Amino acid sequence: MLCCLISDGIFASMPKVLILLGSKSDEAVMSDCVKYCEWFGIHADMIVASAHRDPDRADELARTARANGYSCVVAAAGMAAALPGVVAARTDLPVIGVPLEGGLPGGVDALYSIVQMPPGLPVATVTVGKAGARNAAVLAARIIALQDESVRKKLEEFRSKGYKLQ
Ligand code: AIR
Repeated sequence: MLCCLISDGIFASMPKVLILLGSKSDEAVMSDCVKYCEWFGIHADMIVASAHRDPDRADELARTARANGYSCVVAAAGMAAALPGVVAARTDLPVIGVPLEGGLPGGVDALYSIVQMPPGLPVATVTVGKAGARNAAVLAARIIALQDESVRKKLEEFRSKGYKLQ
């Protein structure tokens, strides 16, 4: 019981990032986002919520993200990747978009879908694919580090390792 209380307490004090995916098929490429977040001491919840196939779920998760204690949202999708933009329309939290390959060569369909947001509604778009999964976590860490000293120290360590985990 004591253990639970202690672990709950530690858990509760960790910064949190919500990672939304357009499909379960995006999980493998986005797994590094969770791994990198955890290395920085950031708790990550990864949930599938397609903007096209399950728009109500995507909408609900985006609208409740701040109240649920998340500092920012990472949204990853391939093809006509509307998810990051839809999330940005439903929350004032910073939204980081990860374009994934799977449709047109190089993931350019997803890249253009995510990066070309209309004025006033930004999505911070990172690299296509696996590099983007990692960069999304590092960018989330940089945002969180503005107010979190332990994450800022992990960013220093990350830099000293040549921007790698080991
Ligand atoms: N997708 C799913 N709903 C909306 C979009 N844009 C994307 C997923 C995935 C691709 O479509 O993010 O990258 C193919 O999904 P699936 O489920 O057919 O493998």
